[in-house]
Amino acid sequence: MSFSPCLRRMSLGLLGAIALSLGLAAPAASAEVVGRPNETPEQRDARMKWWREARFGLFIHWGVYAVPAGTYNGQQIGGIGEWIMNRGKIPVAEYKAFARQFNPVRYDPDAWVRLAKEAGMKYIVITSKHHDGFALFDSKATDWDVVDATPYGKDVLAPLAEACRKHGLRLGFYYSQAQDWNHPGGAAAGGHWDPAQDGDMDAYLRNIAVPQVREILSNYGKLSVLWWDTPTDMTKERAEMLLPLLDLQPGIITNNRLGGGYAGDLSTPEQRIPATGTPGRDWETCMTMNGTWGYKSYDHNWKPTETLIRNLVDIASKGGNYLLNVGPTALGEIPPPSVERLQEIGKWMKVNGDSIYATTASPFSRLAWGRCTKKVGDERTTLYLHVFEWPADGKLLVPGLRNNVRRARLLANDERLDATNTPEGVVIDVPAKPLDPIDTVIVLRVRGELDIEKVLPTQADDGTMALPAPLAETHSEGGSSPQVEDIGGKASIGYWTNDRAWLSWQFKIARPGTFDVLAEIATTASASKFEIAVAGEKLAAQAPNTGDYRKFETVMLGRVRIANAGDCELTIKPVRGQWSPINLRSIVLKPAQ
Ligand code: FHN
Repeated sequence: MSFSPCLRRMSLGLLGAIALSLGLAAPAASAEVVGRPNETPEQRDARMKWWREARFGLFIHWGVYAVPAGTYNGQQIGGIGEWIMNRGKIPVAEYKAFARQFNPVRYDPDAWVRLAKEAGMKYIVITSKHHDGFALFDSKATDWDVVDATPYGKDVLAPLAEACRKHGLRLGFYYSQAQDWNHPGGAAAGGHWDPAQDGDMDAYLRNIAVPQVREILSNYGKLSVLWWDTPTDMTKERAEMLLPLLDLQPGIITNNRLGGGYAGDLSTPEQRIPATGTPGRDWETCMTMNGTWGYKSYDHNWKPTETLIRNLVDIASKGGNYLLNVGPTALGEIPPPSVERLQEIGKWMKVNGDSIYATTASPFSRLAWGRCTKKVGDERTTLYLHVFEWPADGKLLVPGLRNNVRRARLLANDERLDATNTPEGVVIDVPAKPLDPIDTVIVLRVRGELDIEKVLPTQADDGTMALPAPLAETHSEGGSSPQVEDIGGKASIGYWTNDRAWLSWQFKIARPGTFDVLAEIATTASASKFEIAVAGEKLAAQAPNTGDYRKFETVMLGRVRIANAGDCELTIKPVRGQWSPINLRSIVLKPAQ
């Protein structure tokens, strides 16, 4: 598969930057109200049950922005497609004129729902109204909606709701409550550029947001999710104008983006997968397949299916859900590259869905060869071992697993595999080749309680400490996170566009000393700067330009002294403002001669 890291990296980085600069999607602070008021933990668990089992959903960003599709007045407007009105400072009247070309005659809601279902998705969340204020339903509160403002003239949510019911998928609506660039008073959050936007936010909430939220919660039958977005300027009082409406749908699940101190049911990391999930809190990573949520005709920066499948697995292994986005065109078509990817994911899910649905987070901290999901029963625990890197010697080590195990099996074809307990953990004899190079799943059933000893990677016999990409924890202080992906045939860290994102490795040093720090790097940047910290020492380093994002070179970054034996952490952090994306395959600490 062809790879254009530079482009993909830039657009993801931009996304992060936009979200950050707007202060969007702030994580829930601990003082916030979680869940619904007056609900017992048991009632909450019952309400969340389907969602926790679903693990995988489809996000749909669809609206008038699909008409300009990223281009305004002959110019390609930077940033994400659905923000074109804001980024291009398009006057309200001019933007509204695009609606006359929004005529989705090829819209086939049944086909959309079938596509999601065949991909293995269990729910759909669609933008009932995004920041441009345009409603995909027939709203009595405004005529800025699909029925009154477009030649299509029909509500598009009703047939989608019907198709979801028919095919057994849950439906959710996204609603931009605080940010509305078309209705007076709604543009406070996103900035003004047209006097037509002037007005009072409370009046906007009273006259537009409240009646519209009542409409979407009343007119489409059972609704499973209300996905608020961009809570800027949402005080407690403002949030409480909307909150009581949720009683219209008693079982509904909401996210953490209402604002006003209401954390809802789940946190919503955007375009990133948290390093360890968010233990004790339900969470859902929403992510684009290319670099935009709303359709942009020239964004061809598609993530490979391998990345999308491994993201889903990674997220499930951390106890979260994956809400994967498509941005249909103004004609009502889901772009073919999205369709292809969903179909490919569906093929994998048909075989391996058991290892995703209703699973909980991995009991292991990090696995060099992949990820683990689990199902805990009364007497047994089923471990699903997701092998991304197939062991060349035919032995898969499940590190630190102390339960007695004799057998495992391949999920795809039920082939039995021998397993042996060793001092390092359970070793499974696997076939020479993986059944699926993206992720072959091995099922291991364990009796009684799980008994796992945390095993940190240690030095090789010659004292070398290898820290490969898959063992890295990724962190982000805002914006996107780097990801492990196959680059040039080996697992490497990619998508590292964000200078607020960093990596760490935990390991054990038995033989301390002085080490050369070597890194396997690929980049086309000439002076990407970062800092390595280990055992109290810091190393300022710079990546060399290797000429290609797939061409890795081993570079010596400097020397560090690790004085004491014991557990260690090594971090690598970009120097802010002096960072350009690099791909990283490994860090190696080599005893200095
Ligand atoms: O500004 C929006 C963006 O357009 C998109 O809808 C994403 C999806 O999570 N939410 C906002 C940014 O956080």
